[in-house]
Amino acid sequence: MLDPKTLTVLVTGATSGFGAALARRYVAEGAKVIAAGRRRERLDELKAELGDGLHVETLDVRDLAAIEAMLAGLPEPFAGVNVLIANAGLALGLGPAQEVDIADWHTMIDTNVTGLVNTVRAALPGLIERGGGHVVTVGSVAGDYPYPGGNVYAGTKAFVKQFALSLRSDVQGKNVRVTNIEPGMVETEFSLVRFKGDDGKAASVYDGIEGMTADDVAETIFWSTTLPRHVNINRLQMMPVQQAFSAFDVKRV
Ligand code: NDP
Ligand code: 8X3
Repeated sequence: MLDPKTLTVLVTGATSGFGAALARRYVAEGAKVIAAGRRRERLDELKAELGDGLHVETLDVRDLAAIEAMLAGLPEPFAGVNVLIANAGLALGLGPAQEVDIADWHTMIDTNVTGLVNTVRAALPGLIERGGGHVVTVGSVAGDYPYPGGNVYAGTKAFVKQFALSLRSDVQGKNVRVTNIEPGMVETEFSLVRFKGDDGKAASVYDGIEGMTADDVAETIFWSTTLPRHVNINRLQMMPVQQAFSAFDVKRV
């Protein structure tokens, strides 16, 4: 296994959910972690909790220039990022395509697609110059399986999956691993964001379900990045046991 102490990990979307759990997991194992997100107070709390192993950066992934400036200005010992976890993302709404607010679609595309490619494009040359590393993208089961109201969110995650697979081909021979992690239902702030702060609606998503936790996802990502260097997990799909598949929806007349 790869020694986590050799890792300098940049995690986007680290102010809650998977990202915060990832920061905790890697710091606990002696890695250096850069936690990035928009909510400064959350980053400050994480820094107070995790101490010297953590560096925090206020960042909106939609802003390519800000990502480039952040990477160029990272202080020692955080400067040599060799693991990028492109995790920042969101869903907004669960309505049918014909009724949704198109501004929500634009925000999802700007964050999950443009923000993710901004992050990867900005970090990749440095990773390669330093001898290689690992890019983890956070996709979703929604990238494979359609569900009502998934529309653009699902589309963005299908993009993430195909982008990650394609990236593997581009970096062939550069000692860069690429992994797309594709979780199903995980109770984080994801549904609270999707339902715009309606905590009753958000909580009902997880009613009666032993859902996966952010720690489950963080553990899986940690595992994939500490496997021996010759092993690449291309895609990994994970669901709670209580989530499975359903039949096609056939409307009969
Ligand atoms: P959370 O809402 O708990 O976390 C999302 C994180 O993304 C926050 O830290 C948020 O930080 C950050 N973020 C959102 N927009 C931006 C932006 N423009 N720039 C920088 N950071 C941003 O949800 P999860 O932890 O569940 O979600 C993490 C990822 O996992 C997302 O990509 C999501 O689509 C995906 N996912 C989630 C699943 C689930 O069921 N929970 C299942 C499958 C995939 P801030 O607002 O402070 O910027
Ligand atoms: C989040 C999981 O099933 O709500 O990507 O789309 S799901």
